[in-house]
Order: sequence, then structure tokens, then C-alpha cells
Amino acid sequence: MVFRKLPGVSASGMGLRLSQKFVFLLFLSGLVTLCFGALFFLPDSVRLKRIFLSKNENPAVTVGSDNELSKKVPGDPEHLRAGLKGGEGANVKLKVSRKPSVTHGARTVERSVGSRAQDERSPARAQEPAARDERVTSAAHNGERASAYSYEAFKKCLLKPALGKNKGTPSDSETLQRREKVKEMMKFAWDNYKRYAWGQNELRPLTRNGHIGNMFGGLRGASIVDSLDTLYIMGLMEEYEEAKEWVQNNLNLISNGEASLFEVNIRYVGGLLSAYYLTGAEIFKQKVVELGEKLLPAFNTPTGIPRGVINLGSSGTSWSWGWASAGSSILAEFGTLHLEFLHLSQLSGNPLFTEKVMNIRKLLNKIEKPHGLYPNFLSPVSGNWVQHHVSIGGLGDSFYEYLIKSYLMSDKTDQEAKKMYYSAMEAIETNLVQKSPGGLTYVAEWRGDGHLACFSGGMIGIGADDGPAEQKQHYLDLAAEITHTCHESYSRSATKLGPEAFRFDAGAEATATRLSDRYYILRPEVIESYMYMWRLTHDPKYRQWGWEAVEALEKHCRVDAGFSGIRDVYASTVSHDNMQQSFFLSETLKYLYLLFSDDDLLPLEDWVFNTEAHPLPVIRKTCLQEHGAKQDHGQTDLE
Ligand code: DMJ
Repeated sequence: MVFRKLPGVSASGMGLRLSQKFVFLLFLSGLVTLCFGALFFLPDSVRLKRIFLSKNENPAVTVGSDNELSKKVPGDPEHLRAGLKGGEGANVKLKVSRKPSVTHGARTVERSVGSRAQDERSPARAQEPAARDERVTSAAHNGERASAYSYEAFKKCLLKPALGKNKGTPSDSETLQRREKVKEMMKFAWDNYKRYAWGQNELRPLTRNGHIGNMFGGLRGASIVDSLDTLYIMGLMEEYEEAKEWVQNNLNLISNGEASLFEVNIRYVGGLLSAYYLTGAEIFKQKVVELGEKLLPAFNTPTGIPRGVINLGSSGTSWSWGWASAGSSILAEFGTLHLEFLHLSQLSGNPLFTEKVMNIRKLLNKIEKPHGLYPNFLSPVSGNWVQHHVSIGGLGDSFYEYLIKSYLMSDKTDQEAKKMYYSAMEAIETNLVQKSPGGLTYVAEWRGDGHLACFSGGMIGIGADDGPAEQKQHYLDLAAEITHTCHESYSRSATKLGPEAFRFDAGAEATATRLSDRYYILRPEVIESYMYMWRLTHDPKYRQWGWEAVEALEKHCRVDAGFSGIRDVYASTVSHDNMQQSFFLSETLKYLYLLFSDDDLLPLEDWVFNTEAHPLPVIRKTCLQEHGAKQDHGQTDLE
């Protein structure tokens, strides 16, 4: 626009006429109104809350409330898969909190990296250069030190042979037959994956093709990496060799996709770590350290609390899930890195991995906990809780699991983890544990979330022995009661498989009341608790319950080309969901195999299982230091 100076008109300041000034002011005020209004469209109007509410304003603790939280399932592969495409579910409100985990396609698409929390984008991007530097430093560390890790020293520090005296072969013939059956199931699942979906992430057994999805940011072969250790401990050596060869020649870590930090960590990092520790094959160590470095930029936030989604490419950009309240990070996601990251430091010699997770620990230890409980959503920017919803099922669960397992994996030296775990347990019992009118023990927030939380029988069981003296028996009893309740959720269905979520209200006891909660996607949690409870008590009922699950899986989930989840556990004529989840091979079948094996196969004195059932060895620092001087680059397995 050209302004002409007219006679008689004051041309003060900018040389504008009065009417022109008026138009300009009008434009300015419009702009200001627009910017202010835009604040209201941010997720949960978080900025406004920060501006107008005091920092101390704490929302009440909510437990399993159905109404406020959206029905998003973090980590849920299908949700993630669809969500990563920027699907229809962007920013839909949660209804029921669940663990970052996996479900199947029957459910609504519920999240989107496309809907990544806008308020968190700039900080993430602002930190990219630091992220890249860190990776360079890390790579240098890796080059110098990774080869220095002594596998021989590690083996010397195990108390017992990893695979037992006789690979855990049970002496009674019935148990042996059952174990053989489980091995046959694994071979069947593997052969079909190999035939129809080789190199892709999971098998679709009805359509006989592969599924890639978006959860792993362009990484492939999730079922292969998740299966390595299961194949190895089952003695399926030909299959193990195929899997190893694929990792060597085809596992391409140069990927530019957007991945779930949690899922990549528990499946790929966990799977490769276990494969290395069990076999000593250098390739697994190289791959896992390289992959670990790609995850580091996720921690470049103002607090060091990582965001949930990371670009595995050179940018290292990270985001919070679009569905997560106010750009928050999820407790069960950032709280489920500790075990793997400690081992990444062990193998690479790079302390950075440990530093990252110790920083998370420090923040969580220090922060005020409402009623002693850890809410599920935390801002990676401010380090404050964003909502006070609490759960030991979805969104919270494996954080608690990793506290007790950190203590056990540290050779019982990590006193901080121990203290945090038992204090959390106390708070959970006081606030959440209840008994149904029919006498079933359950955790209050199971109202909308049962199956995932059933891992807690095993968790409470393995933590019992190190609890306060007067509580030991109590914890063991509690673990048994919870496992019993979870078994009830199976035995009360027509298929003898348990629903995704079960309830204890409106006359319901351990049964799903909603149609949308009735599916079973080959999940392991209930069987996981049977396995731990068997090891801890040797009560034969746990093996019997495990066998019932094998029969049910065979009858309802086995199809011509693999295993599939089902849509309704209460319908005796089943409808299949066409997905053989990778955790079926890494967890469900592994826990069943261990249940029917002698206890000396992966003895619990030496091994802790990550949340995807990948065994990681106890770190015996003093012993490792004593033997650490010895270098070896050779390959020797643990048999
Ligand atoms: C697995 O990927 C892991 O167990 C995770 O911790 C939760 N969900 C699935 C199995 O249900």
C-alpha cells in the first residue's frame, strides 16, 4: 500500500492519516484477538491452565474413572498403527486408561502422531542439535568400548548355567508332554510367520500375509526379534539360526519413521539384549547399541523425561502422543526403560544410557505423590503431573514392574528402587485393592482394565520375599489372590480365555460387561502370573491353569496358518481378529514353556524378564569388575 502525504493532514510519527491509523489499529486488535483465541484450541487448554491456575492446583486422584479419560490405549499396536498415520482418532478424549500396549483392529482408531501435542513440538525441535551431538559422542563411546565388554566375565558372574543342567527338561512325563506341545505351538506360529510374513512385523494368519504397521518407525521383523530368545531356549536351533541370519543381514536400523519409544525399547532393545546375553553373538550387541543410540534424542526435553514418539532418522525429533493429556509423557512408557538402558550402558561402556534413566528415577522419587501414588501423565516440559489418574493396569503398570525388577537386577543393591516399589505397593493396597462381594481380590481401577493388570500377580509374587518381614507372607497371599481372580476371568468365559477388561460392578464379577471389552488378543499377562506363582509356590494348580490356557488357545485361536486373537471370549463360535501378535511368541509361549520346565531354565536368581518377557541378567558389579579385565570377542553360548 502506498501512503501519499496530503496537505492539511497531520502526518505525525509514521506519516499516516487518521483513517489509516484506525484501519491499522483495527487490524492489530484483530490479530491479538485471534492469537488469544487460538490458546483455547490447544490440547486441554493447557497453556491457559498454566497461566490462570496456580501450580499447586492439584486435581483429585481418579482411579479407573470411565468418564474423563479417553478410551485411547497407548502403545496399542493397532491404535498406534492407525494413529501414526494421522488417523481419525486425533485428540479424542480418553475414557479408560490402559497400559501402553497392544490391541487389535476391532477397536476404534484412537491416536495419531499427526495429532502430536503441538505445545511440545518446539521444545523438541529446539533440542535437535544436542540430540545429534549426543549420538555422535555416543557412537564414539560405542566404537571404543563396546568391543571391550567381556562376555566371558559376564558368564562367570552367573550363579547357575542359564539353560539349567538339562535345559529345564521336567522329569515327569505329563509335564514333558505339555512342554513339547508348547514347543510345537511355537514352531507352528514361527513356520507360518516365516511362510507368509517373513521380514514383516507380524503375521495375519487368516489372510496369510504380513503386517507392518507404524509402531516401530520403519523397523521390520518385530516377530523375528521378539522370537530370538524363545526359539533359543526351546532348542529350536534351525529357526534360531534363521532369525539370527535375518538380524545380521536384514535388520536395517536406518529408518526415518516415527516410532513408539516404549515399544521399540521393550521388543527390539529387549529382544536383542536377551539374544546377546544368551548366545554371545556379537551381532546382537552391535545392533542393540546402535539402536539404543537412536533412542537417546527422545530424552532431550527440558526435564529429561522422554516423549513417547521418536523419529528414528537423523533428526531425532520427538513428540508426545497427540492423545496424551496436554502433551504429557506416560508413566508406563518413560518408566519402562530402566532395565534395558542399564544393560545398554553395560554393553557399550557408555554411561549416558544409565544417566538418562537415573534422571527419570530422580525426578519421580522427588516429586510429590498424591496419596503416595504415581499418576499416569507427566509433563516432560514442567516435570509436573498433568492429571492425577492412577492405574496399575494400562498407562501405569510396567513402571511398578520395573521398580522391583531394577532392584532385583541390581543384585539387590538398588535401595532406592526397593524403597520406591514398597512405598508404592503400600499406597496401592491402601487406596486401590478391594474384595468383591463374591470374595475375589481385585485392584479398583480394573473396572475398565483387567487383562493387562493381571501381570501384577507375578510382580507382587517376585517382590514378596524382599518386602518388610511382617508383609512377606501377606504379599505372597495377595499375589495368589490376584492370580486366582485373573484365572476366574478365564474360567468364567465360554472359550476359557479371558476378556481384555473385566468388572466387579452391577453384579459382574471378573467378567466383561461391555461388548467392546470381550476380545482376547493372545495376551500373556495371566499366564505370566501362573509362571511366577508356580516358581514361587510349586502349587500344581498353576500348571493346571496353564494347561487349560494351552487347550483354549489350541481350540479357539489356532487357525490353519498360525494363531489369531478372537473378538468375543464369551461366544463359543469364535470370530478371529486375523493377527498373530509378536508378543504371543516372545511372551505367551515363552511363559508357558517355562511353566512346564524345571526352575533351572533361566533361574530367577540370575535373570529378570523385561516387560516383553526378554530375560536380562542380574548385574553383579563387583564380580564383573573382578573379571572385567579379561577381553574377549568370541562367541560362546550359554549351554
Ligand atoms: C506386551 O507388549 C508387553 O507385555 C507390554 O508390557 C504390555 N502389553 C503387551 C502384551 O499384552
